[in-house]
Amino acid sequence: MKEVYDSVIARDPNQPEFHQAVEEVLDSLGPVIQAHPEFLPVVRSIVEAERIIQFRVPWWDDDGNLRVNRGFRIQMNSAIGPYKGGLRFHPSVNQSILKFLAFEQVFKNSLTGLPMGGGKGGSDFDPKGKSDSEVMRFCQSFMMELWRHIGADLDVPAGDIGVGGREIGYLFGMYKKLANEFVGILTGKGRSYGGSLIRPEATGYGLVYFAREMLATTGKSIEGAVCSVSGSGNVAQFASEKVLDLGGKVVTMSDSSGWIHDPAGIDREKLDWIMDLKNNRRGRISEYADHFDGVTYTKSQPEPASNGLWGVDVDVALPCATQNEINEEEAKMLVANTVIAVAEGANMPCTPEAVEVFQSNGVLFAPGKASNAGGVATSGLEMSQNSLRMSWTREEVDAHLDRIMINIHKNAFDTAEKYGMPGNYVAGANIAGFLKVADAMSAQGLL
Ligand code: NDP
Ligand code: 2IT
Repeated sequence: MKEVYDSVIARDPNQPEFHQAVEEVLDSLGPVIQAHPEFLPVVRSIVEAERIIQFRVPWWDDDGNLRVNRGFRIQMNSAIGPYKGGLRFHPSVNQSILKFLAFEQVFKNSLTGLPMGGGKGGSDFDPKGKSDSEVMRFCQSFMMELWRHIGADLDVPAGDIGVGGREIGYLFGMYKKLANEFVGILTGKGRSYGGSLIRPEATGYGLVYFAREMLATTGKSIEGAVCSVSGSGNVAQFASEKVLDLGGKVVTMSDSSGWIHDPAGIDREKLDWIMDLKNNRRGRISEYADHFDGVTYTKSQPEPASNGLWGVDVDVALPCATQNEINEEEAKMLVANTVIAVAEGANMPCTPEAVEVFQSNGVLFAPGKASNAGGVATSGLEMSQNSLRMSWTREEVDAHLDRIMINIHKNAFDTAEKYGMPGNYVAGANIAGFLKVADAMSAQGLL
């Protein structure tokens, strides 16, 4: 394991986020390799992307200036199905961040039980402050290159940070024009052109279903629990909605400028207001504090994103913004306030030191690759509906999602126990996700 990790660092010394994601998985795999020494060669292969595509994305802004961004698609692993994973548009995007996300996606997709390989892509384009027509021209230019590398049975992208329904619509339209075919090439599509009911809600809902299962192992529940949520985008909004559905209370949300604390709780009416603010008016979370009484707004320092938010006294913490948003010190603040459970809605929002603090203090901790897998699982259900040329009801998709999250929880829980690390969902998820992919890679002679 050490040799594999050292070779990853030697090959790409400037990719800290990728190193972080790889180290966490390799740390879990020792007992598996002892039990299955035949999988050691798989470990050497699994850390190397099958293919990386990088391309130029030129577009015209509204003032007639030519802008040039960089586009990527990481096709990480196709052992168990077509590459599948989101596109992120954010100025921080680079190969390190996309490789960490693509690597995590391989194990996450395996855990869903659906036939999906792992991929991720995106651009350093910042949709913030851009007009709809600028976003459209960017998406069209991005797809002008990407279209030749994707396909319904090859690679099916979806949304992530900065890529929601609007962007998926523009990307889909351009793909259809270039390829001259109407197929389920992207997920997270609008309802009128092949999207699945519940896909927008799925990551947040699935996260809370997972947290519900995890709490139940110690006889606790979301009902009556006070929760902190970070972020105010897709995952944060629907995680908050499901917490309210299950009788919990949400007291914080954030964006990249700062965070709000509403001790009275963000009820349904206030959450609708936030959804309109973020999805339609594209405003800042600070406006919430101007609009509602008894709310404090704290501006964030540049890094970490949500500093201060994790000092609020809660029972359950749901980080739903971005990577490395809870560090060791913030984890200690949550522990000092006797937090019961932390479930990752974002990908890798807790640093390794923070995870160690939670695990050594008996806090229930759910890693994102298990607890946020409901989004990609429902993307898988969208692919199935597209192939069948049918669409299922809200209730049907939600029931599938709930069942999938219950299975992922059980699989991670049981696997951790089987390999001698009871209650360690990080190890359980990594091992269970790995075993299926490793078996497929061995069988196919992909080593
Ligand atoms: P959105 O773009 O809808 O929302 C992201 C939210 O996080 C916004 O509130 C944004 O603030 C905030 N944010 C983004 N980057 C930073 C940063 N560097 N510092 C502080 N705040 C930041 O994205 P999603 O909700 O889709 O994604 C959130 C997380 O969930 C990501 O880690 C993503 O990878 C993960 N995820 C998403 C899934 C999905 O289906 N969408 C599935 C599984 C995981 P602002 O409004 O200021 O930009
Ligand atoms: O990180 C993720 O799992 C996603 N952004 C969703 C990917 C997908 O293909 O739905």
